[in-house]
Amino acid sequence: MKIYINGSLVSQEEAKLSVFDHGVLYGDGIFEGIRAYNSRVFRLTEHLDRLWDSAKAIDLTIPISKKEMERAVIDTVLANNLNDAYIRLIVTRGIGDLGLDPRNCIAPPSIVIIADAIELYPQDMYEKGLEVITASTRRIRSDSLSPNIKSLNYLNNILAKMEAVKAGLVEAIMLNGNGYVVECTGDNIFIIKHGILKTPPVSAGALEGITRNAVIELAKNRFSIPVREELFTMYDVYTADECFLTGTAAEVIPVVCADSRQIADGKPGKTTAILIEGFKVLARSSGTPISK
Ligand code: PXG
Repeated sequence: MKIYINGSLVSQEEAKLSVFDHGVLYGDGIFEGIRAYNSRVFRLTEHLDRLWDSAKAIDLTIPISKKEMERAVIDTVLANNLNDAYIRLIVTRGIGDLGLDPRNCIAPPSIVIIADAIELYPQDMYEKGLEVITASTRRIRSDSLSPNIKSLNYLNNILAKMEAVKAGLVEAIMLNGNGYVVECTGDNIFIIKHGILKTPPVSAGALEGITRNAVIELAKNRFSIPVREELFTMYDVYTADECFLTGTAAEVIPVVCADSRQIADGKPGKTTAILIEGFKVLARSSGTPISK
């Protein structure tokens, strides 16, 4: 595997960060998880825009331009001979000393790009649907650390993920400080009730998922499904007609059980199936071409 690190493509063994990098010492950095399908990078511009917004929010200057970053992502996928890939883009504060102060990071921010074969979720999860629980770990408050910053400090989500894993599941629903449903540990959440597709507003404390936005667009423009970004509680999940999650890794995946309550008839919903298919077609037929 070839890994991009600070302008060079090197072997996995050579791709190393300093233990004094503030990304390692403090989680001071940002990242993106991106997919490539059929030799095209899905919504690369949107991912880079989100990365640049994360950087702006933590007052970090990415030392290359968006165009150069786009080239670096494509070159990394090319160097690994991948048509379909999971791409992890990381920008850290850089090498500093043992203090918190980012001004002591003399070296420029480190940029790492990993392009690997994608590990797909088992097909039966899409056919049978997922069971989820509500995590007791609440999503971090927006006024403490904005959930819109895709930062290298993912402990909040990891603690909730551990609750899911302990229950033998792959995802857990996270509530915000006010008890409203926000999202899952690495996926956004949608419910359908009486033909209306609902997802929590980003202001509730959710990451503005690229997949979430693509599904909202598809629902509105392609399938004429009314969409509302509004707050809801676990009651609304339990009593929904359909429920699904969206994320770069999972794409669109049905949820059929939450906290032991079967959702509707306990089978993936019809509208969910339409959106799964619609997203598949979109992801496999659009994107930035991976070419020299
Ligand atoms: N919410 C959170 C908290 C996330 O981290 C999403 C929603 C979905 O966003 P996108 O843009 O992917 O539609 C994410 C996604 C993984 C993985 O390997 C995914 C994420 C972070 C870390 C790992 O599944 N982010």
